[in-house]
Amino acid sequence: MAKTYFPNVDKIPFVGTSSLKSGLNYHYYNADEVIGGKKMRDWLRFSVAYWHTFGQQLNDIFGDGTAIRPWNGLTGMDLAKARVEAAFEFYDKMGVDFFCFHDRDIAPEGDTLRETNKNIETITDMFVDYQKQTGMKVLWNTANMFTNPRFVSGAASSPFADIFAFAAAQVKEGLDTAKKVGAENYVFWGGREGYETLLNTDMLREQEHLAKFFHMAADYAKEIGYTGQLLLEPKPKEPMMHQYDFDAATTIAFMKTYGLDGTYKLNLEGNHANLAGHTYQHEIRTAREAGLLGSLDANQGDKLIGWDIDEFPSDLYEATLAMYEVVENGGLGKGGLNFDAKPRRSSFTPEDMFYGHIVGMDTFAAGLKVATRLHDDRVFDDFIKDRYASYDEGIGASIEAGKEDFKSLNDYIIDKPQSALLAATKSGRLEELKDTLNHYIIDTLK
Ligand code: XLS
Ligand code: NI
Ligand code: NI
Repeated sequence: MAKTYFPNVDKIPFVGTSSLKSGLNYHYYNADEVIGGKKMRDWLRFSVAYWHTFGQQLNDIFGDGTAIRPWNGLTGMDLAKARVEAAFEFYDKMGVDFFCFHDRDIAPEGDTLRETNKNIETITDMFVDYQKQTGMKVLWNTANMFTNPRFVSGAASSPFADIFAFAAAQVKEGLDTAKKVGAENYVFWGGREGYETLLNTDMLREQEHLAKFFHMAADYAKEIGYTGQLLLEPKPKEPMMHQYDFDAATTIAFMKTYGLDGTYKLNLEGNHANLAGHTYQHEIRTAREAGLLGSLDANQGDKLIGWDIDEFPSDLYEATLAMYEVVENGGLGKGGLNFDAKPRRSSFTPEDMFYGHIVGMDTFAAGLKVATRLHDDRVFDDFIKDRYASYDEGIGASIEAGKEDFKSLNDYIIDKPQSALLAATKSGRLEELKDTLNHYIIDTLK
């Protein structure tokens, strides 16, 4: 690398827990350490989000950007190229293996899609060169179909057919890009696929268009021999009042309704889970049980704020339970943990870009360690198995085997006294389980 963009930061080393103070080092993430039969890097597959890390100026609706970045002052393709150089220096110093990007993060738009695509291809040529030199991989790429005013009323769900056509051509280029850079997944986040009011919206027609669009994308991927996993990323609101891919359950129902569950899986984000009124673990469990867990956007929200703040994850409890689902799933396959996260507006130096990823990576690495022990010791598994034991024999087994009906169950239960029914229930032991969970967290990380 000819020029240094981050002269104040060296390669981030693993130092273990000998010192309590944070710093430009990892306390828990030790890439090649084997946990539960796999290297940490292979469980976690950490990815840097291009848009937040190299695109964010940390502006909010009341104020301009505060971010001090080594590429500030550059514009157009000069800016785009400088960001690529800086990005690969950043990946190398962090020791991450993956990155993710939107088409519009990496290169500016021209007046026509043809001009825009040319810009993209110049930059992805650079990506491919750097990838050859460094071994960096793309976890996923995606299309930004929400920033430009043409997408004011959505992309594939836009009421306007030319916008649908534009979106199709944009994703066509996106899939070509995915193939070119070897992206392991291709993501569709809803963007503005939703509505503001039903007073002017044909909801059924919009959803049918959306489904048609996803089928066309899958067909095109097949046609060009792109073998990455296609993913849908649910989010309940923002930017639209109502987003069609509301949460995991809604998106799974949509996928099954329109026959997309064979070709698509889910990319789930912590902050989006909270906005939908769920925990991150709930969303991951829902996808896992449907066999549709694809990848994770690792970030966190704030209890006190009702929108997507994309904060770097630092909540050990939440990360532990998220990783518990990943461990129970046997890993994420082609998926990984993408930091769809940015430093706060008051953390504006280039070093804060590193600290943000460090806290995120250490949090999930710590979560992985705790989750592996919870899994190995069958802490929840055994409790849950026992809780449902009445379905393993007798009437319960007969219900599960489909041998009972309302009449037979009526005959079985009709004369049982209240005391016998109460004796058939057991405490859920929530407090005891939470106490145990705390002990596992404290003991594993000490
Ligand atoms: C926005 C989404 C977005 C997707 C990629 O809330 O999380 O960042 O991950 O388009
Ligand atoms: Ni996301
Ligand atoms: Ni988000």
